Amino acid sequence: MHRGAKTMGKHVIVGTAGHIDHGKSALVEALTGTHPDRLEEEKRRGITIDLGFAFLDLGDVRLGFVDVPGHERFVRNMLAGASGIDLILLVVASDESIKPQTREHFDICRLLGIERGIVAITKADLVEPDVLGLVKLEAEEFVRGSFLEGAAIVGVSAKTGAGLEELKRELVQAAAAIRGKDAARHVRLPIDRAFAMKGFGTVVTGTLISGTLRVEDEVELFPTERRLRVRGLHSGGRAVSRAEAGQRTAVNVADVETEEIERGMALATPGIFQATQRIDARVTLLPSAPTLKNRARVHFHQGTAETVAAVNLLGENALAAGGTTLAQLRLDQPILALPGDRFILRQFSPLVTIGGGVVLDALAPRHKKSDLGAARLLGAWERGARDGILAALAFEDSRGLDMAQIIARTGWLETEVRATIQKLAEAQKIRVVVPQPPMVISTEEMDALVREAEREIDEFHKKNPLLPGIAKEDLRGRAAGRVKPEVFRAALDELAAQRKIVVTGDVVQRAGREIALSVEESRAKEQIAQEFECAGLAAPVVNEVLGKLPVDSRRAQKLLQILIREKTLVKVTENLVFHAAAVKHLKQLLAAYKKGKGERLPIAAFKELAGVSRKYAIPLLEYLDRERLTRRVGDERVIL
Ligand SMILES: Nc1nc2c(ncn2[C@@H]2O[C@H](COP(=O)(O)OP(=O)(O)OP(=O)(O)O)[C@@H](O)[C@H]2O)c(=O)[nH]1
Ligand SMILES: [Mg+2]
Repeated sequence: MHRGAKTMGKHVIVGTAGHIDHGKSALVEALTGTHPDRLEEEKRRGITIDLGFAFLDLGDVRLGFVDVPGHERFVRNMLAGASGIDLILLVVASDESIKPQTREHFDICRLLGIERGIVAITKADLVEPDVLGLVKLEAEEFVRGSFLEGAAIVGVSAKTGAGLEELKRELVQAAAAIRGKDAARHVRLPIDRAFAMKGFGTVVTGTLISGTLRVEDEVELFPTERRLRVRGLHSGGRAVSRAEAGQRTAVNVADVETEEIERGMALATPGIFQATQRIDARVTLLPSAPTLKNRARVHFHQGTAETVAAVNLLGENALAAGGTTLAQLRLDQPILALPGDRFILRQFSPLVTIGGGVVLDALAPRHKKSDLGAARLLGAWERGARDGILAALAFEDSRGLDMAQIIARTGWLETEVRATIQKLAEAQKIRVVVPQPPMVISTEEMDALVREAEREIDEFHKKNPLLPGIAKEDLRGRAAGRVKPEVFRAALDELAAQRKIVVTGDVVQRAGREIALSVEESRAKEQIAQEFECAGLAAPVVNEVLGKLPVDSRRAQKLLQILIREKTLVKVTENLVFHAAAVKHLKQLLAAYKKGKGERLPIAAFKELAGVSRKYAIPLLEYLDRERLTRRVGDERVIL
């Protein structure tokens, strides 16, 4: 490792929250030395409009600040910033106390599942100490029953610097308790900004919420699913060779114009995820929200993305204030989402936050009413245990699941998928139909498939007693049309291993089953063979031979087919059949003729040689042509 590349111990993203003008940006500046407002308009109007960023190293913790606007018109910008936050710095001005966006921002943080934070009572220099004490009490009351209950409440002044040291101490302490984002998982970076930088090209920024990015890595841009190359990385204001989950990260991407990227898109590990427009989720409404009707359209915010969603309540006609339910969300625009992602719902008019939820199935199927597989799966997603989820996925998908499908659906690492498969296979909940790369199917599905195949094989034997067995493709069409070919193959292997079937080439038959001919049938078969053998090349008329048999004509036909399949008889045309011995004899005659008289064979000579009439001579010669024993040249044959 080269000098200066010393990695920071821990990266924690701190997001501000609170009402307009309560001193969020001023506090970030007082803490970090960087004023987060960057836009000309922000400076002119003295308010924050869009997200701002700053950094502070405290001991071995690097805090990345995301400063959000308090104005109610810019809540959507606040939402884009709030998604990657580990720690909330809830700002309440001591001269105003709790105001509407204090509530809305705090609701959002709760719905996003943020687990830790600190309350800063700002502008302490503007009020008497007893007022400050009163506002602290109000803040304490305000967060009671939430994740911030018991959190530090610190009075500060950006102007005098009072309380800043205490606030820093509290930040370090809170940061120590943060679980930290996982650098070993798949890469995900929800983009909050894209801009052009002279000499570099396109740069995107965001909080790397998962995984590790390195220079020269390939990434996939969602939802466009385009592959891009990482040309350079910046974090905390300096060039780095790699960035880890939890860091504010600027990515210089090659192969793309700045205009082609916007906030809401995301970078991810290439080739494993799919953008989605249909999500199953648990949705929760705020106590302050109006009733949500089934199929209502709302604003949907997830990561830095924003789109419109129709909320299909599963099993309910309406969701009352404070209530929770399972729902399927249909998104107007595709996004990259994964199970466990949080989202926020806002009403159209008036534009207020009404609720939010957690993604259960990001690639949800359409639900039919009383869909057992879907209900199982949703239950498993909610419980969150990997083995339960994979078992339910396998049950829901009756075609067979492969590694790529499982990862796209779950976001798990390959090692996690393998471990889960092993656990479930040992518990006999799933069957591994291909070991490498793994493909699985639920045991229920495999058992049903095996039973179905057995039934079809038996049925076939019953309907076709004189045929040896069913062709594989026919069986697949009847019993296993829905499953992947690998699964069908595994089902046959399983039946064969249990010695229930025998597979010979393309034919599947019940084990121990011979073509069972009755004594009468065996005799009739023998009789056919004999008649043709005796006749030699002067073959008898097929229907006459069959007509003389003591079995019905359908059976007689089958017996003829068996003899042909056994190659006892040779079919020259539909109505002209010879015994194999006769054909063999004919070949010998041809060879002898060629030796004695040369290769040219006029039709008349052939008739004489074979001792057959013209009626037989032509089809026989055509047969010999097909068999490449002779070749037609004008009116003659050449013996090959
Ligand atoms: N006296 C005093 N004034 C403060 C303090 N903190 C902020 N201010 C002033 O309050 C006003 C608003 O501060 P900002 O930091 O812009 O407030 P904000 O919460 O970021 O506002 P928005 O981003 O627009 O929501 C500015 O004029 C600041 O100078 C403080 O501690 N003491
Ligand atoms: Mg501000």
